[in-house]
Amino acid sequence: MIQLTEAATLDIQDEIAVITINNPPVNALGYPVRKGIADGIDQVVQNDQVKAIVITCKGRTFMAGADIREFGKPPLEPMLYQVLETLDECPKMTLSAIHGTAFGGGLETALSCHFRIAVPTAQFGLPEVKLGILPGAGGTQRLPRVIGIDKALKMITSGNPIGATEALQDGLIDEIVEGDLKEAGIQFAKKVLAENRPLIRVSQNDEKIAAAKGNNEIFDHFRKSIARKTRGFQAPENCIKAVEASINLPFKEGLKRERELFTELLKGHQSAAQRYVFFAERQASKIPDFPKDIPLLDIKKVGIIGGGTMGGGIAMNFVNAGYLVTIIETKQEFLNRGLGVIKKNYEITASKGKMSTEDVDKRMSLITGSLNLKDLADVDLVIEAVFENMDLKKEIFSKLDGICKEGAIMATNTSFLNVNEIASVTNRPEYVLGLHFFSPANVMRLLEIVRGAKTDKSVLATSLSVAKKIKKVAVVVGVCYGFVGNRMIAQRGRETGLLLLEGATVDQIDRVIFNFGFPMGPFVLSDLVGLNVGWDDKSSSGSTIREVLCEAGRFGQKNGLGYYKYEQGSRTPIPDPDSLKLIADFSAKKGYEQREIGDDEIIKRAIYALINEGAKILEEGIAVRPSDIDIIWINGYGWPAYLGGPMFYGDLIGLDKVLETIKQFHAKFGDVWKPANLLEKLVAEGKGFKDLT
Ligand code: 3H9
Repeated sequence: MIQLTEAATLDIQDEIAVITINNPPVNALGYPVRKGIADGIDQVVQNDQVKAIVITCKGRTFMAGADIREFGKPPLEPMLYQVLETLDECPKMTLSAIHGTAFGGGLETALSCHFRIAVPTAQFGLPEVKLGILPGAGGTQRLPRVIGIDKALKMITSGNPIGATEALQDGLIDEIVEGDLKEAGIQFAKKVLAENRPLIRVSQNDEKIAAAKGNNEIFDHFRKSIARKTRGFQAPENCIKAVEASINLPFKEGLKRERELFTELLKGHQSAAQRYVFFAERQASKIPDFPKDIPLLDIKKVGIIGGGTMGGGIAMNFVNAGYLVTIIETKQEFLNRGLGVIKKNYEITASKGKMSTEDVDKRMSLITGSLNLKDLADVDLVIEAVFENMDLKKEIFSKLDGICKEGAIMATNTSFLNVNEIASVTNRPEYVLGLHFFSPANVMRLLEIVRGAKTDKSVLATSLSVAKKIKKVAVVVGVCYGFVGNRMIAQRGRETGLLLLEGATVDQIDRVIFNFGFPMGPFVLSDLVGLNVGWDDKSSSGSTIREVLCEAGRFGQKNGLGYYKYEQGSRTPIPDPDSLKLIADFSAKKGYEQREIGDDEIIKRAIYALINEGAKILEEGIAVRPSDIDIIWINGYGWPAYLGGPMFYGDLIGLDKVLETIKQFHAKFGDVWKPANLLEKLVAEGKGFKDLT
């Protein structure tokens, strides 16, 4: 065996050469891998004895893409596209033997071989678009030639992978193999040689794209079909342009066009933001000074108290991951309703073909309903999801303390209450923490894990591990009112509310926030959630705009009147002079002078309020690192990934500029705008939030 580089070996057995890549953890195509493949091919080409090359990987996966950490650094030759050109033109038979995830540059490598085989669990994808770039080593030119334009467009612009069965059906792989993969690769190569099969160079094979030539409608139609989902992102459009080039240009010209479009994206700030988000998401699960080998508690059975929208959504997460779930309600009627909603949600998924009816039954069979808290005696994790009332929560936790078995984790789903106070009513505060899900809990990816003052490290580590199993992006936060996300959004809410009183209109603010990249503006969102959620007509005293609107019977979309009006059966908000008058009257009563407010002021007040509060949160140690705050905002509040999150955005604008504006607001609007000490310190030192990570 020859050691080609520290990440690649060459093993020649008779007429077959095997290049094995070993670059943990995911065999990313960094320099030693690229150089290893290039040198391996070189040696094989000069060796008359060898007739075929099998490329395979050690460890948990085939190559999962280019090494993202190398982007933005001085390039080290050979570049991936150069290696793949050599592979493409290799006169000897080439084969990729795939397990795990052949992603990005990994799939591009496989596509540059004559043949591809894979194990049944392998996955294939070009996820570059999620990093704000496009497949830049021939993926946009080769994939359409293998699986056709329609499918290639879908895979490249969504970044979503397909499994081995689909890949086989689409002609992306030649065979699914069982057993030892390297051996299967050698046998496949021998078979091809024995049968004298022609070698298939994808670059020379235009059969599957021929029909699309000159048919630009395919692309126009496709653009429209993804426009809503990809609003604001630059990469999907460049992906489409690159695929267009695959049919309109000869292969080598197409490659050049692909590189231009790739480079354009790589230089832009969107890709920098999206790559930052990729690593930030992975970093979020790492707690500084936390030992790696911390023992985890065994979680199999989960109890959920409250079967309403929140409790039901939380239950679905666990059921989807195969956990046994017991839902506790106070009345049979509520329990039936809660279980009914869960079943209906699964049936809707099944009706869309995304799950079988047997799966619906299987998942429902994992759920037990009960009216008795004592049925939680044997659960390993209990999550309380009742409404936000400290006394009620304390009563529940004190009961749980007497019911739950030793070692059970007791979590509250509170979105702002003091977790330490809740823990204090138990004799085991080290087993108590917050697991703050976001609504709809079965859809939203974010989970704030609230670490109490006494939460045990193994309880925290177990919660992080469970979060991964239920496919949540977990971020550990400290105890304060509203934790990270809700504490920050309260600042934005205050500013957008004041802007209304000062003369901005409801639809102006919503338009500006929507155009910034959020899925919707704050007032459309309030109408959607319902203005009367948490509103009490007995204690309402007309002291906020929301109270005024509720008192006028405007509860939001649910009754067709909120900040906007809605036609029956429609969700389209229509600006309503009646609500504007209520707001203007309220503003006059409060003594505000209405003025013309520019879009720029709206952005600055809504967004810089987040940055300033984020800095205070960091200062207080409520969030571990700035990127954790960004992950919370992207996954829980719809912050556009291409702007990296509020802290990343602060750095992008320049903290000196942000601070200057905050100081102006402080002088004009008072102490709510007091600059965070951390912000002042960073600016004084010429640093950004990035320097804290
Ligand atoms: C590309 O290929 C461009 C080309 O078209 C053109 C070039 C010219 N690079 O996710 P995990 C690290 S762009 C560097 O927790 P899992 C990751 O940070 C690339 N590092 O594991 C983490 O490090 P740490 C296109 C990478 O089992 C560790 O590996 N490919 C890369 O849950 C484990 O990762 C992609 O976008 C990378 N490419 O999931 C695929 N990938 O332990 C990106 C991972 O220090 N990767 N790391 O925190 C993934 O989707 C997942 O990592 C994967 C494994 C599914 C493979």
